[in-house]
Amino acid sequence: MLEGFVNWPDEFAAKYRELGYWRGETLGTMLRTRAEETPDRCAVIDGERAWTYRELEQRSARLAAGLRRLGIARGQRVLVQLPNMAEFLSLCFALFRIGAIPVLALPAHRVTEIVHLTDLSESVAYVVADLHLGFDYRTLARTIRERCPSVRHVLVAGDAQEFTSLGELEAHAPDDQETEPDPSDVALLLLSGGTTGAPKLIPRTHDDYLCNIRLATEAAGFHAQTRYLVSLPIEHNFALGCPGALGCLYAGGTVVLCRDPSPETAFGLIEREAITATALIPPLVLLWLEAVEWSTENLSSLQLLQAGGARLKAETAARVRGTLGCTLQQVYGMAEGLLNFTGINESDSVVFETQGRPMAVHDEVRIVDANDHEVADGEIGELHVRGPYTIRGYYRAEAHNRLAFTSDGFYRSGDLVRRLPSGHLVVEGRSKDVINRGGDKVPVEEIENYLLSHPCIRDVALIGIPDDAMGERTCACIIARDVPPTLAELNTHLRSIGVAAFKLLDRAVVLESFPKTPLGKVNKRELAARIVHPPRSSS
Ligand code: OOB
Repeated sequence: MLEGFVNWPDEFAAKYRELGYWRGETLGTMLRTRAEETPDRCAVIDGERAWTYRELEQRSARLAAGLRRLGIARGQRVLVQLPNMAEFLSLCFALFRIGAIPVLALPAHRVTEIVHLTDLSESVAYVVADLHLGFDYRTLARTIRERCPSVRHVLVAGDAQEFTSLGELEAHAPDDQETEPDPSDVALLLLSGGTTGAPKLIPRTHDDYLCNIRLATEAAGFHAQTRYLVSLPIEHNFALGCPGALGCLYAGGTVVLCRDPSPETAFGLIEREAITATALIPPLVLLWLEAVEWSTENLSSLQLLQAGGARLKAETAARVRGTLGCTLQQVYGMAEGLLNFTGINESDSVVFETQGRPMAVHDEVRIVDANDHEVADGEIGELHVRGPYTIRGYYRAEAHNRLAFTSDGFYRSGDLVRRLPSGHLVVEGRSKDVINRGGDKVPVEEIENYLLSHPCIRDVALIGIPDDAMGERTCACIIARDVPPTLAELNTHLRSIGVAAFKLLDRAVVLESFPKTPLGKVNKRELAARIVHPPRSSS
């Protein structure tokens, strides 16, 4: 078993198998089965390239042989940072075949995040595209190779320059040395959006992630005619497995890859590829609703729009059917596991005003007060969860796991929710220190630490400010040493450290002091109230 992975206790594993949640299949065998059943059906479309199920399977078999020749073996980790492109799928299935473990970073991540994830996972290879949205990932790869001793290979989709190209690796004939992983092995490591401090890695096994995919596929009603547009980054759990690209393949449908989620790019693909379903975060739902007004594309094939990652406003939800002509499904999920969906045929009030119900009968959800006591239905409390596809611990994070999980194995989500008598959940807020910037999660402590390293800053508190489009935006409240830094200077500082662009500051305000709690901690609630409604000056 992978060192640093917290397994489910035996009695739970036995129960999940007995109840049919875990079926002893791997993600690799899932694709193989589809390729045997419907070899000529189209599996993936990326621009002008279209691969059948047979082709996707064969490409991943050849790539697996190439990776094996490089010495990449079962249980080793490989950091994958690719944009939405077909190679992401052939590579992941190649790794699943070998039993090597993809660590899924976002294309937006930069040197600080990649170094952290590579070191934490001791990845032996780093996989990037050559160029994407004007950024040259080979430059980043050079830094990573210098700074991360575990990285032995840099693999590039496209022009590899001094590195190895994925195309070259794929030239190998498939070998027979199958080293199939066990279904209970860790299949992939997802990135956590929801924790305080440095980003954590979330180990998902073949058994549990296939359960996740299968149940999500049922909840979203995917089938062999589904044509799913991957609008969000494919490394994100939502676009990957809820049901996402993998769910679409599980159902025998066609995955269409979209390089960026702007209406300019996505609408053309929806028309050209007769897309039936996609998933978006709330700010993109708003953008798409507005863009429909002036777009000329025919979007009538679209049947289902999933929205999740952050709270969707009821007014926005109510506009989806009239404007985009499709059904809305709210998805409240987390890379740690639990998924909640509103039903395809549920009433408008449920779909507009709730974030859905847990998808598995055996998802154990507790809503608790500050003393971990369950609250009555209708009252707000923190959601704790345990179940057949919810992790029991972050990867290599023993100390943090003691805080993030209860002694009986429930994940403390940090989300403040309310349960309606119907069982539907409404997300009301958050108790953990993360700013949800329209679905992108900004880890507060991490950014505060970077800001504290700026020479002009004596103290800093990062807070979320309510925003109509994004839900929240970031605001750094600063106590300056001498000359207060400007917003542009602070963002230049963050950029020079090398963080993802979505973590840059939206606003900075300079203060003389911070309001404190009785325990002497910064009172962020009070601080946010003061920024949103500044007290009138008495003069
Ligand atoms: C998804 O996953 P993560 O891991 O990036 O973030 C999880 C957190 C949740 O704990 C919650 O705070 C927030 O994002 N969240 C929502 C939400 N969906 C997620 N808050 C309000 N309303 C929603 N619908 O974001 C994710 C994973 C799978 C599917 C969908 C989203």
